[in-house]
Amino acid sequence: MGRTGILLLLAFVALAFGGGPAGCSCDRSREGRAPARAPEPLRERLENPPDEDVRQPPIEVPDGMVHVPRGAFRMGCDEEVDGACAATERPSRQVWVSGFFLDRTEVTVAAFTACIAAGSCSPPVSAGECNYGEADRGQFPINCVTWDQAVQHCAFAGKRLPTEAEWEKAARGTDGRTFPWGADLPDAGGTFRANWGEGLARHLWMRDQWEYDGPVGFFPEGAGPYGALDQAGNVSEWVADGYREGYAPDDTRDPEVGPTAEGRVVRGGSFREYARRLRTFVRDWHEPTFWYSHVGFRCAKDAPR
Ligand SMILES: [Ca+2]
Repeated sequence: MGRTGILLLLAFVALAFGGGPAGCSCDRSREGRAPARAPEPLRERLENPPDEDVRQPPIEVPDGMVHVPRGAFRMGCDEEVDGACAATERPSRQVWVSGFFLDRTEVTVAAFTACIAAGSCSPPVSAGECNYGEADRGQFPINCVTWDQAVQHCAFAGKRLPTEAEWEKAARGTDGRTFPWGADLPDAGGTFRANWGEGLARHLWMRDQWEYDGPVGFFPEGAGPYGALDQAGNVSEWVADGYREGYAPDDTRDPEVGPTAEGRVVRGGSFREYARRLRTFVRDWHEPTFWYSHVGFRCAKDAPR
């Protein structure tokens, strides 16, 4: 066999045993699927870290809590994008918050009663609009509790109060939203997203079905960017920070303000407040040793990331 013959023989062998289209044993199961997405350039990943944790294995989220991943968000009110701001809501700035877990709902009467039964919490007032001791209000938020009682309960649960920055990030996410669910008013399109107090007359307050506070988690459409419910409305919520007017512009990494003469911060607005008071950046404060029927709380916990 000459050289040409050998080449022809090799070509035949290649075609017969899978070296070309005629003998292809390709994986047909891939047919019809979209081509695999090209990997992101490393440079882009390094310069845009907010999604970095998405690529890591999921972390275990405790029952009844949501996970808010570490990272920066815009905290505070900027009149150019948020509308009218109170002086105390300024300045708007980027704040880094370490990862944490937050209770999905406000702490309920049932949960707080368990803490009392265990001897770890002192009983709150039970009169008038206060929920403790009222039949059929086990799934209502505990209210009429002081800041200290809120701290007691969170410690009992192996948790702590969220910082003001944590609370705002859980409500606001990284897109600067006005309400936890987005930009719409709480009843836009006839969907109710919160228990709030629009208007002066009872029939206006009752449009969301509740004159005062209502059971936690009643408005699934009001969920925030990480899944927390009722951050806007129902009861306002004690957070860990002491109140002072405005923010320290340079305190931008896990900020937390200790006790102040003014009191402790409460967030989220309540069943008795207008929609503008439910905006994610609105602040209020109260004397920590007082209790209020429109104030409750939820707890937080450090997360691995
Ligand atoms: Ca609330």
